[in-house]
Amino acid sequence: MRPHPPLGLMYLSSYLKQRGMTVELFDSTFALRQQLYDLLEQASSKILGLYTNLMTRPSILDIIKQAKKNGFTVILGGPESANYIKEYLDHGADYIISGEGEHTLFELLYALHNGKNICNISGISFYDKSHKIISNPTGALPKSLDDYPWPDREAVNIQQYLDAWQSHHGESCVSMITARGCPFKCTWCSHSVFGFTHRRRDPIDCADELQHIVKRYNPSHVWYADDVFTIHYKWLYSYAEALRERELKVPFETISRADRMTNEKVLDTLAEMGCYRIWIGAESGSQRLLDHMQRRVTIEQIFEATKQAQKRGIQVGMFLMWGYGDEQLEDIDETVHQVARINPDIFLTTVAYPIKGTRFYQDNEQAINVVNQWHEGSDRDLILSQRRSPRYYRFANRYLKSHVEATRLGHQAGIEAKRKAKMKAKHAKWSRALLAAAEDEKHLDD
Ligand code: B12
Ligand code: SF4
Repeated sequence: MRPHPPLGLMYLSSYLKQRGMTVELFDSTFALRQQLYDLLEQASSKILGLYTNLMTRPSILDIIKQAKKNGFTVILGGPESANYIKEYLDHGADYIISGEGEHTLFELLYALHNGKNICNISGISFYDKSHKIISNPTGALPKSLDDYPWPDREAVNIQQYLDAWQSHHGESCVSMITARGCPFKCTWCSHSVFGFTHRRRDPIDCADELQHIVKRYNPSHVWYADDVFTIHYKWLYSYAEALRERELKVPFETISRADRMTNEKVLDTLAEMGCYRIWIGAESGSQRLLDHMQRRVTIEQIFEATKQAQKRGIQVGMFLMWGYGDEQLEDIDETVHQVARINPDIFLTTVAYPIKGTRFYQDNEQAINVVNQWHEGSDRDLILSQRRSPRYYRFANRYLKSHVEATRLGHQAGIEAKRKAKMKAKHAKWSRALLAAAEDEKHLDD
């Protein structure tokens, strides 16, 4: 229950509207599938665009079926469909748009509406009349993002989001982005939309958008849904300056990389701007694995960034990944000990899975086992043969949690804290023993 509206669709909506097209945006976050199906029966326009990502496949396939029954032309976009062009076309999609959507979608809709030739539109894939897949490479991206209008928040019921936040967390949040694309090459990260490009918006325009958000929705905080918020120091300082001029200080949460946060001025700027929590993709405490992932970050940078942020009252959240590459028990030990030493305020773990199109997928293609049929699952069902059992990763989580808690309690004064620390340390030891005992359990044996 930390929902955010779909920024990609909202950007498309405002872009098309700016060019005189009529757009209806169906936001499925709080809606029932049947509401969409009812709409499909009543709608006068017969073109349906759908956002796809790693989690949406079975839903998208059902919706395509229903839309086709109602005579719709279906266009797919977003990070997932670009990776499975043939599969989605074979399941009834008419067109797939790869990459940034604004211009390509407009061109396609314009051509369809005016009976023009679509064959040369960059970034689209479709079956031609001879049942051959035509897949045009994506065109050059516009250099500047500043010609795009702000996302069409008016097309979505933002109040529902604010209410959901308020009732679950006693606070409310609105998201925005200040940049698109990330030039880093972490092997497991999907770059199917923006490639390895990186474009930033004008800081003045971003400050204007934030000011508008505050005036219109008055959220208690904002989330910058950028990939790496502090990637460009000069930009950050200009943005901070633009906020200062407007006397805007809205508490915010965002994501970055440790190596882009070791500069004291960056941390001072974040604190001054109102950052109360920053998430770092730490991924592992094993430098060997970090290097294998091409993270280009050192454990010491993660330590330094965390301490510098916490010193300024900024909470640090940490994402961690089990099961990457040939992870061994010693790598898990290393992660457990490093997380305890670094002591982030929150940490979340996941088990690595190869997303199609990534370097991680390519390097492991021979070792991938598919546990669900394509139409029933997602890339999360692509299991590497070296992946260990779910039990193994549950023990790893318990070991991590207990050891970190034991270390935290160990630093506290008082007999009670010491007693609890001892108990947690015992838990950690048992979990470590169970983990070691489960080492030979492979996922597919489970
Ligand atoms: C914000 C975010 C989230 C938020 C989503 C909030 C929300 N509702 O927006 C949260 C934290 C919930 C989240 C969760 C997850 N996310 Co996420 N997330 C992002 C992030 C950082 C930004 C998304 C965004 O707003 N982008 C900006 C807009 C402008 O870009 P866009 O959405 O891609 O839209 C453009 C194009 O795709 C295209 N387009 C989009 N829709 C359509 C539709 C049509 C018809 C057309 C023609 C074009 C088109 O045009 C748009 C404008 O140019 C992206 C990375 C990224 N930078 O994009 C990852 C990303 C989308 N997430 C990803 C993943 C893996 C996940 C999770 C599965 C993680 C997990 N293991 O749980 C979950 C899935 C949750 C779910 N149920 O869907 C992957 C998806 C990979 C893939 N191949 O599908 C990405 C790409 C990260 C990555 N680099 O690996 N995520
Ligand atoms: S994980 Fe983050 S830093 Fe690495 S490539 Fe993806 S977005 Fe960039």
